[in-house]
Amino acid sequence: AAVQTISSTPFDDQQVGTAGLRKQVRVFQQPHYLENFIQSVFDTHPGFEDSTLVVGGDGRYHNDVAIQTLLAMAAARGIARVIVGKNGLLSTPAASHLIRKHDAHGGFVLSASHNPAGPDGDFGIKFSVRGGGQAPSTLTDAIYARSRAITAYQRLDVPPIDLGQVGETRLGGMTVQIVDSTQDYADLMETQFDFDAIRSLLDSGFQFAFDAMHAVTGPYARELFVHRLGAPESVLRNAVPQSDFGGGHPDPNLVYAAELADEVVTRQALDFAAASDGDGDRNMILGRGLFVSPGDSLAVIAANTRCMPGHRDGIAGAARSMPTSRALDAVAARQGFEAHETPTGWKFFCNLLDAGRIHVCGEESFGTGSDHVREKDGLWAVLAWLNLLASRPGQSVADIMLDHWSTYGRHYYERHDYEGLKAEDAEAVMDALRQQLSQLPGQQFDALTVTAADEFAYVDPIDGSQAKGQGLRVIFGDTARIVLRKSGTGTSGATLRLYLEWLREDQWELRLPTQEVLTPLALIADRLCRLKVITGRDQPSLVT
Ligand code: VG1
Ligand code: CO
Repeated sequence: AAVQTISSTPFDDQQVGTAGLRKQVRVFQQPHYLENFIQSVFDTHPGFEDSTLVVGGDGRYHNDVAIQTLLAMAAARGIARVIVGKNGLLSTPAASHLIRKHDAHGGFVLSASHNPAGPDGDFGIKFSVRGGGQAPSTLTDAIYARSRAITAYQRLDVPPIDLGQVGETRLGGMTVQIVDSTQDYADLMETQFDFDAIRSLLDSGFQFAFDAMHAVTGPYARELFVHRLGAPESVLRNAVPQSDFGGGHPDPNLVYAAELADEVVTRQALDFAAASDGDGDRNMILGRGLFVSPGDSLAVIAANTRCMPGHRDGIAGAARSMPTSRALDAVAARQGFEAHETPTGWKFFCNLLDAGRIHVCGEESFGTGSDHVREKDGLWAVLAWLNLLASRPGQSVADIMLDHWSTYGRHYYERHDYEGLKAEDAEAVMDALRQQLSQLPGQQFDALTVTAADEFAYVDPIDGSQAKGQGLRVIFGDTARIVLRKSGTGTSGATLRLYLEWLREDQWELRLPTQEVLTPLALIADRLCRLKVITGRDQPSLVT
């Protein structure tokens, strides 16, 4: 087959956000749009010749088309081998694992994560580098610059190939290896957790369910829970990946996984349940009668790694993104491991993980993970909880949480999202708070005194790289915090995220309704940033 050189003109919007390039499907369907981006990656990131590339996606609408484009371009690029998930499916953490396992030079994950799919939904592409982490900002900036100057791309003139058969085929000079990544992924999980203990727990009458939200984790969950841990098929919900995610919003939280939440939290029908997002990197943890806030889940896992074979010797350190609750810091302080605070987005954890400085990390946005891969990992978190429950016979999720809060205090936490705002309104709200930051320290609001207020900036302790403008924070000592930042994953309008956190330590304060604790803080936040006045919204679009 012949290499075709196709001339093209640049698009000016191919700067990646918090996690890859994410746009409406119809943007990706424009002629040359995806091709320009892929070519910009190839042009910017040398070393692909004679190397391996990993490719897969969350199965959403346009996944198959995009993968065939990628393969034809990879073949023209002279890449020796491409490893593709069967049927084009790879969860984000499974892709990270494959990149590491095969020492691939990089990988593409086609996903818009928890955003809805279908012709009117979203699509996305994330590029990962050797080691399995998402491209750092220095690289994505270079890709962006290249995308604004590109004049042509190359592809091999070949018909689409069948992605349904495991095995090897040739595409020009390139080998295409189609793999069933569920085996590799489950093997990795067996090295991290005590499967015998979890098997006994699941066999003891423990009632459990996992909701894949019609997205990519279904086949992985079946391999783990049914085939390897002996649970009945009925523990799986919505476990067949669909290109439109069943018309839903594959975001595991109390609003979008409402049915499961109702069953477990309200009706208290199960001991434990969990859900994952579109590309399998997020998790929601529910116990009979309660929702475990992601920041709490991270803290509990970090406090209890010694029961998990992958971290039997404890951890050197842990990290959280800046807006994530400081529940983790309380554990680090008492147990004596390093705690790091990074900007939002998993790529900021990767240097710390590579250097062995941290072993566990997480974000408030339902992301938790460890050094086993370089992405957050939904099923890893679910197995971590099952391992923990198995190590404490007779204790419920609620018992474990109460025990944790009694020791470390409880960081009540909420995130308020204001979606679909006008860009200038979102900016005006940020400005309203930004302008006051320097005058805030020392000021008193109700019982709280501001001890610090700033715009978060980060210097990576490993390579010295800097990230500025990572969100505004108003800190009231160790007691409370207000954080405000603009989302970097939306595809229309602007989204503001307001994060509220309040620590309560007295025994009687450990089981209050979250909203009751945080409402005064929300009022203070609104006084400071005048969000309601500026945007005309009297409530958030979503509270998680
Ligand atoms: C959001 C979350 C962030 C997460 C990112 C990607 O980003 O807040 O914590 O890392 O999504 O997650 P933002 O910029 O919209 O707040 V995923 O599951 O989309 O790969
Ligand atoms: Co995701």
